[in-house]
Amino acid sequence: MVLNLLPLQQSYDLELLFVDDDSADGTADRVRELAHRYGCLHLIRRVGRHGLSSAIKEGILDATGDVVIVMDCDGQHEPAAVARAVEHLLDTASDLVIGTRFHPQAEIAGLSRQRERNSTLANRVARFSLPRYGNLTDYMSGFFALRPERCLNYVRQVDVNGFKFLYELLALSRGQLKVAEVPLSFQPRLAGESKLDLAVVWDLGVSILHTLLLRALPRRAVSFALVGTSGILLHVLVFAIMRRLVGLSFEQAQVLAVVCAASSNYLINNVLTFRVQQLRGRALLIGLLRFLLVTSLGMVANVGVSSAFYRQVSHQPLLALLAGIAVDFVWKYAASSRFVWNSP
Ligand SMILES: Nc1nc2c(ncn2[C@@H]2O[C@H](COP(=O)(O)OP(=O)(O)OP(=O)(O)O)[C@@H](O)[C@H]2O)c(=O)[nH]1
Ligand SMILES: [Mg+2]
Repeated sequence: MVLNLLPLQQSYDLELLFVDDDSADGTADRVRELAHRYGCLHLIRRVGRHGLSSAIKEGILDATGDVVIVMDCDGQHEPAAVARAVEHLLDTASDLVIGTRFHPQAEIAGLSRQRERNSTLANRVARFSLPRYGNLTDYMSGFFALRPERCLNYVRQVDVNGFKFLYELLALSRGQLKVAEVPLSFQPRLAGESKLDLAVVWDLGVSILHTLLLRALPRRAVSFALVGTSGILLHVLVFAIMRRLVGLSFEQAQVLAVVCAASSNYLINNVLTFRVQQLRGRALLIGLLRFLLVTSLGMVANVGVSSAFYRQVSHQPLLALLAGIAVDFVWKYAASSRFVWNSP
């Protein structure tokens, strides 16, 4: 970690917050050491909590300045962009200034060709889902400057299970923020490993779908529903294989298909929907048993509600089935959040 704060300290009353999730690479020790030299340095050390969105949220909420800058710690955001973003924020009286990697004057040495193509596609979909911010070029940037007095209300609402904080902030603010951009010179990472994986891509897809559904459901419920859809496909597949290829009876094939689909839903939700609360080792097994219990109660509720609906409300079988599925979904989502992943 190389720090040269002098140029910035000459112009601004600086406060630097590092949000470290108890990482094993000695970050906390290094920050503590540097804090003796620079009084403006502060360490937020979190034990048992992690996740990029919650780290950013906590950092912004704890910052005391009139302007807050969020930037990555892997060296990909050049320090010179800090002054550029702050000046632009003040000059244009904006609420939020994004450091963009996709401006004609930006440099993207830190992105491979493939990553650039993927990000361009993701940006297009994001733009489609946020028409009120249709003039922006980078919805997924990890570098931005904001005015807390204008943004704090939205920052508080950001779902900490996500990774792409900026997209969530834009979506939550529904066009209420004055947003500008400055070009970034995006560098290759200096050290450490990338956190970008399938779960991050999934998270972005869920965020965009959530926004397209007018954010009527909780973001996590959208992810839970998508995983549930994959479970239905697996259910049908396992049932067909067991009946046709293995020759099991209807009941045997059905029981096996239900258990396979529920277990698959559980495992996928554990790494995607409840990534932050992810269960491991023995807790993973106990969680599976709890999830199967929650699922079986959901099935009982499903049959009970759809039958009662069919008898007492409407003789439309489709409506009755949907009523059962809706109750089953709400129960499964709420109960497993609470009793399996301990996350209300
Ligand atoms: N405190 C904290 N920081 C995180 C967490 N996940 C990621 N970060 C930081 O967030 C920044 C962005 O993460 P990266 O993995 O570099 O993601 P990226 O820049 O989109 O992907 P690359 O281009 O592959 O580097 C880095 O500075 C990470 O250290 C987390 O769980 N907790
Ligand atoms: Mg990075």
